[in-house]
Amino acid sequence: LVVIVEEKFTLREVLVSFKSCLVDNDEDVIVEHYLNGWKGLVRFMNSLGTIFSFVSKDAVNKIQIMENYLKGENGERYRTLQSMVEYELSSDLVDVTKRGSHPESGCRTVLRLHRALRWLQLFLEKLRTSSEDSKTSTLCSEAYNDSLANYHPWIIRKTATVAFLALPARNMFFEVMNVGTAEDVVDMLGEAMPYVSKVYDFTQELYSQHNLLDLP
Ligand code: 1PX
Repeated sequence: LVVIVEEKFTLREVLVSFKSCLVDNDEDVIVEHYLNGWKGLVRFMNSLGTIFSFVSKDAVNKIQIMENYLKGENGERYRTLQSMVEYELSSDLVDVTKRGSHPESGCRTVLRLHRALRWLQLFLEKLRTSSEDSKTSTLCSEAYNDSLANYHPWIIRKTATVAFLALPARNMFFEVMNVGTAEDVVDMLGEAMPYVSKVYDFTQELYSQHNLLDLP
């Protein structure tokens, strides 16, 4: 007898998984767990259809860069964001003002994901507080314009804006999240987003302390 258990995929698990990133009284983030959170988000995005594959390709590429560091000979130095920053800075492995010999440093790669996390925060907060007749594409582009768009060239902004128009309606979107009724989704977001915010805030603080927020 073969029982096929379909793996239930819910956005709650993905968001809550960011909780396990934080260690040392929220004073550090485990890179491996951070990447796992991202993998879950990418999986979720892929379930929305191929229209976002240009986004998920870039995210997967950045996750891959980080996983290669983790697997590499200096993997131990990449265990947490704090240790990564210290290691890369003290070993001169970061292009600080313009792209040069280290175009794929861990610091600049994580910064790209970190900025995208800000978009996620804004978007999910808008969804959480939205009314039934709100348009997801509007919520999504507002969140994008207030965050990631500021770092993207025109052509990417344009492409992203067009892709947003293909986002499913709010109720479909909530369904894909797989957490229950609209009310359940709202509750879930209220409960799970603080974990994402903690990770965001820690990273922001770490990067700001080391002047890494504008890495090319
Ligand atoms: C219920 C909502 C959950 C949805 C989860 C969706 C996860 C979204 C993951 C987005 C990851 C985006 C990473 C982008 C990093 C980035 O800014 N890369 C650019 C710069 O990198 P570079 O190496 O050149 O300095 C790169 O140029 C990006 C290219 C791809 C376009 C990015 C558009 C981002 C749009 C925001 C995500 C929209 C997804 C909507 C799905 C609901």
